[in-house]
Amino acid sequence: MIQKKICMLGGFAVGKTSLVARYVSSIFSDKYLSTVGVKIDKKQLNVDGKDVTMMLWDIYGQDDFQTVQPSQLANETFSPSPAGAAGAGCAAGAGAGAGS
Ligand SMILES: Nc1nc2c(ncn2[C@@H]2O[C@H](COP(=O)(O)OP(=O)(O)OP(=O)(O)O)[C@@H](O)[C@H]2O)c(=O)[nH]1
Ligand SMILES: [Mg+2]
Repeated sequence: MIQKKICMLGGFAVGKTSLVARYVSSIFSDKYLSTVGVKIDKKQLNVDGKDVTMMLWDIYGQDDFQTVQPSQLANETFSPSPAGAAGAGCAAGAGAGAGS
């Protein structure tokens, strides 16, 4: 079993939550409800016969990445660190803006 943590980072209202909802639940809504804190979703899939579990961390919008709490980016499953290793095993995404 392969496990990956994906963190959605980006400014307000760029479409992070919408992207996750479309990917996980195949739904889209044009209502805007700003994310408070973090919302975690799980997506399981099979890639080349291997089970893959993706934990999608949809983090509240911020324009300055420096303000993201390191504990939210830390990969606690694979590289536990008392200091909370920022960015370990974490992919930043959500550069896509609204307006498709
Ligand atoms: N037309 C269009 N609208 C989109 C698209 N993606 C998101 N939106 C709209 O943009 C608005 C904001 O989307 P969210 O997914 O909530 O944005 P967010 O980045 O999660 O926002 P925060 O949680 O505040 O950081 C919503 O009204 C969505 O319906 C898109 O691809 N096309
Ligand atoms: Mg959101």
